[in-house]
Amino acid sequence: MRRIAVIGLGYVGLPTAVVFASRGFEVVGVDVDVNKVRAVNEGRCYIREPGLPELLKDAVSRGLLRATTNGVEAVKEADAVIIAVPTPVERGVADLSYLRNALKVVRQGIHRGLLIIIESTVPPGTTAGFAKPFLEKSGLRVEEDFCLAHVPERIAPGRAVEELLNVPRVVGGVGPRSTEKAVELYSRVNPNLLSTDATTAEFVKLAENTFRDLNIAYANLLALIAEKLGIDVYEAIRLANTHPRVDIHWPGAGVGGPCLTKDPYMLVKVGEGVYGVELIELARGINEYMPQHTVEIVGKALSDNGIDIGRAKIAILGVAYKGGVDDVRGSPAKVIIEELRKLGADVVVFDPYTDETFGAVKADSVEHAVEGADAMVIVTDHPEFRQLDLGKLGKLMKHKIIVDGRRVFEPHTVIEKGFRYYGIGFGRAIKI
Ligand code: SAJ
Repeated sequence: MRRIAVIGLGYVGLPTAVVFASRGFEVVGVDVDVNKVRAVNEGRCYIREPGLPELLKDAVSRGLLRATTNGVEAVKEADAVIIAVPTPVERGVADLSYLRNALKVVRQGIHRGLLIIIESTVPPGTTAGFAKPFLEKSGLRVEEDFCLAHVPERIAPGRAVEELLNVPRVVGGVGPRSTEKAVELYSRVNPNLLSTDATTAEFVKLAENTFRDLNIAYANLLALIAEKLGIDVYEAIRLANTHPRVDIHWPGAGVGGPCLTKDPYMLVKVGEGVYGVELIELARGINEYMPQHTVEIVGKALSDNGIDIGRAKIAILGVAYKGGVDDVRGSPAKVIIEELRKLGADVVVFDPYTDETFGAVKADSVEHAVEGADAMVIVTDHPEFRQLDLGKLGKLMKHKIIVDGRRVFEPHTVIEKGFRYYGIGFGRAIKI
């Protein structure tokens, strides 16, 4: 295998295409978006990923990577095709229309010996029960004429290159030959491969992300109980995690991103009718409530201090769904900003990674954001926020109130600087 076509040049497909090209494969990226295609061909990286721009530029200049909107031609010339298109979930049901379109392109260019990989997250049974018969309509037979496997992506935005090369990958073919061929391909970029069948691989992907969502939901529930009891949940979780078999995640202003907000619903759907499957929905519900709860804490912080929310200026720090990335998909910041604005607050946002504001006013510096503000609300744990000079920022604010949605600051250090500290799961007496 020497030539690869990667269909879908987003957060998963672009790093995947670049990493394969950096290992000497001739890669053609395929996307319907002409801007992405142009950017790649000009050697420009349009997503913020450490190490990716350099690798991309190098691959393009060595002639190992190019992009096109003509997927059929790319598939015809390829030995392997990797599909990395979105599979959004709408009202609990996976929308497979992008995958269907990609498979249509593949079917038009299919030929003997082609290896087809689906990396997109899909409901268990999709590769064997939908993709296989769909592709066999070409007249070619899977395992005999072509191979088909599901290799779930495991890229966390912000660590794409490192994770592609080092995080173990699950490889599930629709038959032994497909698994073997897929292992052969991925072994050129990652030595840690684990073989299984396609449906198990699909299930594993949902199991991983749902585990994380459940764990965070439990942490968020503990935070709500701790607030009621007057306990600091972060201290409690830190202590609980000293138990050798306990690993509770961290509560916060919400759980965003493209995966944890949707993958659990795919598991609920395929598990319909199974006793207890509501557990997953309930956990999702807790996580979806946290942005609203953050707004409630902001409301309490303001009213405790005699400030009318309808006249308040609120500085939001962080719009991205998690620290260190420019990705705003499913970000809790959206709900928080929209709700605060509905309540009449004047909302200014600062995020050094993204220009998105979700309707609020954008500040180009943290100083600008907090100037004259009644409260500062931390929504994203960007590493830069931990270094902020609160002494200096406090002087610019109208009221020195912090609502920390990510425990970016240690409460006592903030209180020492004359602030009133409020936070998710911080039930301690907080006024000084
Ligand atoms: N979060 C918390 N508390 C925590 C950890 C995270 O509230 O203790 C929040 C974050 O702030 C963020 C959200 O959860 O809003 C999701 O962030 P994340 O870092 O947990 O996950 P993603 O969505 O960036 O990446 C996940 C990863 N899956 C797992 O860790 C099991 C990644 O490996 C997957 O490739 C990715 O989903 C995916 O594409 O499915």
